Amino acid sequence: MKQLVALILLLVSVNVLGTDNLLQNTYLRSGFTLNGKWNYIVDVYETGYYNYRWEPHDGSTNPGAGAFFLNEKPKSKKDLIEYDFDKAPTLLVPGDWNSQKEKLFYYEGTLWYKKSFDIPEFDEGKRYYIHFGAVNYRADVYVNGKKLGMHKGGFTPFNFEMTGLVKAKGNFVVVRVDNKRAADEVPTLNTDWWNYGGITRDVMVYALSKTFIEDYSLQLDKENKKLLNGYVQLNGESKANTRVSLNIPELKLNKEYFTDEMGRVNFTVPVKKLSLWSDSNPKLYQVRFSAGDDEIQDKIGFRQIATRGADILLNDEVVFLKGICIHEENAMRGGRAYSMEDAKMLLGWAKELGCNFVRLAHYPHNENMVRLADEMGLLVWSENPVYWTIQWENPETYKKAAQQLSELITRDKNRASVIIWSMANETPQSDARFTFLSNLAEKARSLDNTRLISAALEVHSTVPGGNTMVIGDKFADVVDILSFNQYYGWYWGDVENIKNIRWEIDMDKPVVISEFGAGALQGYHADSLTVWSEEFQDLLYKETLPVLYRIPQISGIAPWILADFRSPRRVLIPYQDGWNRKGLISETGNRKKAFYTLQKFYSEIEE
Ligand code: GCB
Repeated sequence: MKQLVALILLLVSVNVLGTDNLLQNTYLRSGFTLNGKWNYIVDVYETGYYNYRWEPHDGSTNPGAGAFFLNEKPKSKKDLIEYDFDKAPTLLVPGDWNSQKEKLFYYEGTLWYKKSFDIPEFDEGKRYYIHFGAVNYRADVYVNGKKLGMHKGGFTPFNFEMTGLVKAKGNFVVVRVDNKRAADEVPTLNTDWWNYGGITRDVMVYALSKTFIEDYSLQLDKENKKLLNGYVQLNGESKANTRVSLNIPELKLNKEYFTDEMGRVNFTVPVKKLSLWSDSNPKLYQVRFSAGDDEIQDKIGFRQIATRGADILLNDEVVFLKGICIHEENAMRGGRAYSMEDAKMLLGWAKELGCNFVRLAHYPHNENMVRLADEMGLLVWSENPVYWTIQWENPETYKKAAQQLSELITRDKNRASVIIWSMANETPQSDARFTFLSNLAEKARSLDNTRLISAALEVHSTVPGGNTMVIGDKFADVVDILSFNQYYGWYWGDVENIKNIRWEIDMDKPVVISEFGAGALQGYHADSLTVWSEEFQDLLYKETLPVLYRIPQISGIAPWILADFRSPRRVLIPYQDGWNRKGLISETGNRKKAFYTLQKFYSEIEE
């Protein structure tokens, strides 16, 4: 018994179980930021984590030789401590390390971050949380020398409670970040994008009431436009039988509910006439939830999304997805995109193209992107980083994929812009992969049955070199939207033969092309059959777009890709030089010819 108690105490104290429940809508909560300069130590040999016998430091023995999380200082002139964060250089948070320091450009490994902080208006009666928008890939988080927990997954948020550990002044947070790629992780060893490491999104501290609103959802009913469905989940000592109110001033709606024993209440609210959110009317309502001392506000759009046969219906009306794929990168500044300014640039370019749809590839993008998409009326495809050759048979790998998917859905379930959860990209077929992806789809549907499920599948020709293309993937039966990537005219097939291609698709489901494209070095001009020229890329777009548009079930197109992006796979000098050149915009912000071709195509189908 004693041992059991000790084990439970240990689990609680170091939170080896992982992270705390995710806080909903931290984005609009008031808190204070830990963004800014953080000291860092590059730790290639993991000296800060393991002792010389390769056992993790527990912080008690010979700490001076390692255990960076203790952030120790010599107490006397005899004290030997072989690291000092305060003498170490700094990196900006948020931000990847690769684009900030030349010598970290190719670095994949462990790096320790440290930031000291005080808590303004410290209040013993509050509960304190530290929240990370994302850290790529593994984060071990310590506050004032104690481990809060560990999180894996480079593109989703997580938080830890640190009540009792923090005080008004002189706190420090240490984060060990490890972005080494590994075969059993998600994504895995091989991708076609830069593995930017670091604390890549905002870090915030929140002071919350003893009992607070941990999570909520509010969405338009799938069938009835006069009903909103939702729930509120409280966290804290008095979460049970507590009054929760919901207020939407513009609708003059004020409702009160009481939570159950678990601190939860589910509700259905009748509403009169709603102005529905759509790509042409991105209407958001101010929504306020309160419970006890806690209050949280959000801006939520209400819309329905469904399919009927081969159509996608937005609020019962057929919508065609004029899309573009986007990586989360600000090539002009260099590095991962994270800010609202970055989002404005990327989504502004998409709007300029005439898009009403963006495929946020190949992992969950930062919250600014979906928040801004909500405001701009852009429909969003949101993707789990299950890419290429994941370890389909490994149950631990499945857990990692499922965890990231559920963090994504938890974060974005109230965003009207998000209409599609994508399970994976270009994954090789096998029974194990089918089970893996089907389980993921089931999980997504159980967390959110209001959105559509898809995955970027592959196509192949019926005979080698033939003109008839088929999908032939049984995961096509599982998805709501049939999507595939195809590179006819680039990776295979002759660009001049594109006009003869036929896609044989016998399913009565909407087809959304999730990728096609060709590489072009902006400013390189040649005849249109010369690869890497803007003219070649342009020709491929001119040939491909009308052929895709003739697929009877076509409901959307998202070419690859908005802007050139960094990829270590792309080594050809002078055309690539570390960049995937399939962008319609170069890393210097210049539009290529094909940009205008796609823009014209979208404006013509609009008419
Ligand atoms: C694909 C992948 C994408 C690559 C792209 C390419 O099919 O989904 O991640 O970057 O092709 O450029 O080859």
